[in-house]
Amino acid sequence: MDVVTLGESMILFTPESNGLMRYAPVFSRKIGGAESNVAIGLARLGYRTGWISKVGDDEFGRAMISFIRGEGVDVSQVKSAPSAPTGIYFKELRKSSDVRVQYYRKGSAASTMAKSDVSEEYIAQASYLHITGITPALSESCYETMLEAIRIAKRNNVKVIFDPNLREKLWVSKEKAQQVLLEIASQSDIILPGMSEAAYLFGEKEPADYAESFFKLGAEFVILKAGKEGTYYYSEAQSGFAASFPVEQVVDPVGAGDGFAAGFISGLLDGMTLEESVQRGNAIGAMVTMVNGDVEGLPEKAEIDRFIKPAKDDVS
Ligand code: KDG
Repeated sequence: MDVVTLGESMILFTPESNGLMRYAPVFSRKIGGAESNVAIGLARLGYRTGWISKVGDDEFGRAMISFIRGEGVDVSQVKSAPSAPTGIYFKELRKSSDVRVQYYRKGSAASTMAKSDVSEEYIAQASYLHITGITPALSESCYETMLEAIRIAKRNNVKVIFDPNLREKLWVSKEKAQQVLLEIASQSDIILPGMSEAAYLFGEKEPADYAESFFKLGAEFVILKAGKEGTYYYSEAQSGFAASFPVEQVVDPVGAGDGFAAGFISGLLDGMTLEESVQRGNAIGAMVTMVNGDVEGLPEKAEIDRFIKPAKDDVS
């Protein structure tokens, strides 16, 4: 197994029309969830991935498992909760630069995940454990589950990759979100925050100061995503900035960060440099925004090369 990830996925309903959702009569049904998006992104690139989660004992839960399994992700660690439903979320596409998310996930099956749902043997065989700040916001037991997964990873030399993925709607207060996200950051090896997430945690600062703050918490690599500008990267040995790729038209930005994570992690797995890994992350992040859906725009390897190459030739 190359990468194991853990978190909630939901059935995603997207209106067929843009604008206020109250006027949307027709929706298409898809699947979304930050962690399974990353697992699917990596599987599409040819890596072995596994997703740990819980779904409802319902039709949506079964649809979710079969979709994610169909994408080549190992779902042997996905359990079914007998008395809690699979979570749902809606995307309200006011316009491409203004996509709002409505959750129907309180008390969902995944929010009942517990420490006993995590297997040491399973995580121990991976190179990386990928986690996000969404999971600890779902419930106290989800937070404990994530901490257990991190402890197992550390005991077994599995690198922990943490994307803060701040979802303010899920947190009871800013103080709680900050405290928990910083706690998890302090136990992670590689941190992938957006600039606004870093500002949420440390106040307005320069990118290098954010990196310094994460290094003080113990990070090995800090990758700061600055959206359509590009990405700053820092390790003890090197630092730099990789510009984003031009995007013809943003159709749906949700899932771009997960695409970035999949690309970046795949670069590390391939032994690429930090800069090359970040470039691949930038490319996939851009590709995801051009397609409707969280995972539909995730590319296969040959497509990334085609996407990166002409973009580079344009620049030179
Ligand atoms: O990163 C994309 C996610 O935000 C989306 O898939 C839904 O997992 C989701 C969440 O909790 O917001």
